[in-house]
Amino acid sequence: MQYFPQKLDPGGQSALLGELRRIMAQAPLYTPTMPRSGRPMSVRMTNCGPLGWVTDKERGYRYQATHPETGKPWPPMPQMLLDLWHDVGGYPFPPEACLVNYYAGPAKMGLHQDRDEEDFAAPVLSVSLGDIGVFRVGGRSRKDPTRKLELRSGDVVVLDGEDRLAFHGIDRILPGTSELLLEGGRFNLTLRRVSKPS
Ligand code: MD3
Ligand code: FE
Repeated sequence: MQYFPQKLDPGGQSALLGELRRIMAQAPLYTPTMPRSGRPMSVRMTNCGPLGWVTDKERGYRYQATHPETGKPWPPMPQMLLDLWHDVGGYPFPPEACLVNYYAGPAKMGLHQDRDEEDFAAPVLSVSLGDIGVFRVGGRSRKDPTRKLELRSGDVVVLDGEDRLAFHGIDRILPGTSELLLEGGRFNLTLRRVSKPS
């Protein structure tokens, strides 16, 4: 795992937030539901790029080209995210999906692996905006010990190699720890390659 604290300066964070506002105007945040149980997740989501990660009770976790509620294609990935991927990702093919997670109040994300992609050779790149997220990362087995890391607004994390399949999650958000978002809470953007390059 490569950690780039404050990779985005305050100007970069505001610029990315502007892109995000434009994305959410075209592709509103929605509340995903868990496979089988249909239980709502506490994190709200949207996507940009050719593919988006979605989940619902009936069809479970998957990538698809359209927003599950509007049926419209996801908005394009902002150039600054493509540049960031090129800069720190160290992977010669572009990302196909950017999942936007929004954590408000008590929202959290349980320990999980990201394994809905076809291509585990590509890294996963994460950018945090807004309040601090208490991130937990372990090993490739759920039983492996975990450590905590506070992800701040502007921090970038790149997961590749062995760490690509590490268990990870967000324990909680620390409210009032950033001035970036008027509404409070935390955005995380995760850039991923979904299909094997051909
Ligand atoms: C470690 N999101 O969307 S991003 C997710 O902050 C997700 O919203 C969290 O986990 C968030 O799937 C964490 C950082 C991250 C992303 C992918 C990883 C950490 C990772 C893949 C492997 C190991
Ligand atoms: Fe994840």
